[in-house]
Amino acid sequence: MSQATLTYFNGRGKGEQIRLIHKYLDIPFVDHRVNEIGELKPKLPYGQLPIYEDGQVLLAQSSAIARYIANKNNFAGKNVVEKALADEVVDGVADVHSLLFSTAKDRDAKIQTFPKFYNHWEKKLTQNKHIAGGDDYTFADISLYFILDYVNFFGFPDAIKEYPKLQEHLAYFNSHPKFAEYLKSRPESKF
Ligand SMILES: N[C@@H](CCC(=O)N[C@@H](CS)C(=O)NCC(=O)O)C(=O)O
Repeated sequence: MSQATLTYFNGRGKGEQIRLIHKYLDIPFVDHRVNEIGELKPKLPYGQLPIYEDGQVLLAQSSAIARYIANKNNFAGKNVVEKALADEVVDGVADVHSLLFSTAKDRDAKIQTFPKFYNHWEKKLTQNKHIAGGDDYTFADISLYFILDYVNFFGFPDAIKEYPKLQEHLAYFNSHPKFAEYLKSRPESKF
């Protein structure tokens, strides 16, 4: 079967959780990194990247792409409640992503906003080692791993200081064998 293609910039941004989900699930894909949108624009449903092409399917919106891959591979949650709780986390991750890029909030305002998310996630991981509950990891765990790492990458290493469960989650996936090769060879990028 032919591989799906993720088209995004050479950066982590909105593409990285999709890449990481592929790596975790051992699903090969084409990691198409572009320098500019340029002539791709007319093909893009919202005029933005990422897009994901899987056979006849063309999808935009990073969270929807992540959920699509998860649903296809039994990684979205085992029942409707787990699925909803996974989605809740992934939407929260998107909010933190927007916060990082926000020009309306300065560094201090960002630092003050992280706990709104981190408190809740810490509580969830205290109750269950899987962020959506249940017996197994879901794509929400990978999404959470991505953003915890990304907040560090953005220069806020102290954000996680008061959160032992989040630290554990980050450390677990940082040294996960499924990611080892990718993390060693991940292209350098500014964002
Ligand atoms: N909600 C969208 C946001 C996508 C988005 O903001 N893409 C940006 C890059 S991160 C983009 O394509 N910017 C270039 C443009 O809008 O021309 C998602 O999650 O995929």
